[in-house]
Amino acid sequence: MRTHFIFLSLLVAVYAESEFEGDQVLRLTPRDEKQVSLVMSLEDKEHLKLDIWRYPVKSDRIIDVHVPENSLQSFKVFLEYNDIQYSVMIEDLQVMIDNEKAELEQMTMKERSTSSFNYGKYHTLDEIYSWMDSLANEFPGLVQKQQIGTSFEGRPLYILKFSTGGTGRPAIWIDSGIHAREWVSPASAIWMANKISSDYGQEPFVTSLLRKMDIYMEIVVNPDGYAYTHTTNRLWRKTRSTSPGRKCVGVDANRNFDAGFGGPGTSGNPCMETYHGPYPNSEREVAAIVNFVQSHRNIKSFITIHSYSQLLMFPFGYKCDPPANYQELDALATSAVRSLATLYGTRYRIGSICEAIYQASGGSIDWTYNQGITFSFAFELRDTGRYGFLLPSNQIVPTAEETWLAMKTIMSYVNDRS
Ligand code: INF
Ligand code: ZN
Repeated sequence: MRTHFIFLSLLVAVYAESEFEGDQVLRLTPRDEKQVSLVMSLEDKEHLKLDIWRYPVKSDRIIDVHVPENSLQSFKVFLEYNDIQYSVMIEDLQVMIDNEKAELEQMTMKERSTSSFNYGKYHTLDEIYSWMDSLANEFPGLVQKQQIGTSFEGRPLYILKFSTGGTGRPAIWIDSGIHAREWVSPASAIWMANKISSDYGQEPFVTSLLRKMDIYMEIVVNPDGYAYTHTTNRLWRKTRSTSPGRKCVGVDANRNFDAGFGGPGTSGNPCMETYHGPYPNSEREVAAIVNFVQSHRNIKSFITIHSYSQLLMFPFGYKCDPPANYQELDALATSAVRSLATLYGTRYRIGSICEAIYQASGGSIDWTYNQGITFSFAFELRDTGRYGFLLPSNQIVPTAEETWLAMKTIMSYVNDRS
């Protein structure tokens, strides 16, 4: 009986880990809108199981799409028949995922032997949660870990509060990890949290900022999804919520906010990556943020961090009308990405969500903007598609360092106006 059980569990383990063998990520370069819509019309063909990593943006129409092995042949015939140019961005997805996993395990062994946190490494949820405790213990007068809710699967939702005292001070919210597979997002936030903590009292910008403002940072908005990318499916995006009668798992938390809910750029199909959920704030992970923002009216800036594409965006996504202070947000974003580029020359594009990429309803920053938080921004970190979500860990620190320059530009501007 025992051997039978061992065999079965091995089988599950092998199956669970090797579900992308032979899959490829193709970079499509449609030449016109007709070709774009031809491709996009295949998105909801569930049998093809296409997973669009990067949607066509207004300025370059490039589409990065993960094509499962058994759809590759027919999809390539479709592209060639319609004369749609493409290149192979990732030759075999499972190979890249296995390489990343092997590197991560090797780095974990090394980190454990040095017993010091390696900011240039991707971490599991448990490692992140215990790092939060150690940061709060290391900087007790500055950092507090607070629970703002519980995820669908019962994991605590934690924020780090950076405060030097006072009450009701103007505050800045930064979150990362709303989409589980975007690993460089929480990794960069972790680096920035440590930067803030170690710079306070040593470096003038952070020291003066924290004399006047608080910072709230939710590093893993979607812990269930994040844990799932480590254990089961590296490319999972959504939450892990289920509901009776719902055929597929998970809701896109960045479509679940009450801002143009269910509108363009979302899907009502629970099996789609942009499924908006049954109703606004249906996801506990979203409701926790909504409740926190509604009970902390001192928040002056709401910044959410995604990857990839190297963009800095502001509202709106659910409509293409410009926000009231479009000029101001555009100028601030321009200045922020200029600061970012001074470090390594990384080039970002800016704009409202709708003009920079596409209409996407139910996003967090549209809701926070409509709550009166004028300085609402969404970052899309590195890269522009060479590795996509599988960004090598040696780019974590450079990504975080350059993003921090953009963050400082935004926070300084907000501080001067609070
Ligand atoms: N971002 C897109 C998304 O589909 C674009 C976006 C970002 C829309 C922020 C609205 C707000 O959510 C990603 N990138 O998923 O990771
Ligand atoms: Zn995202």
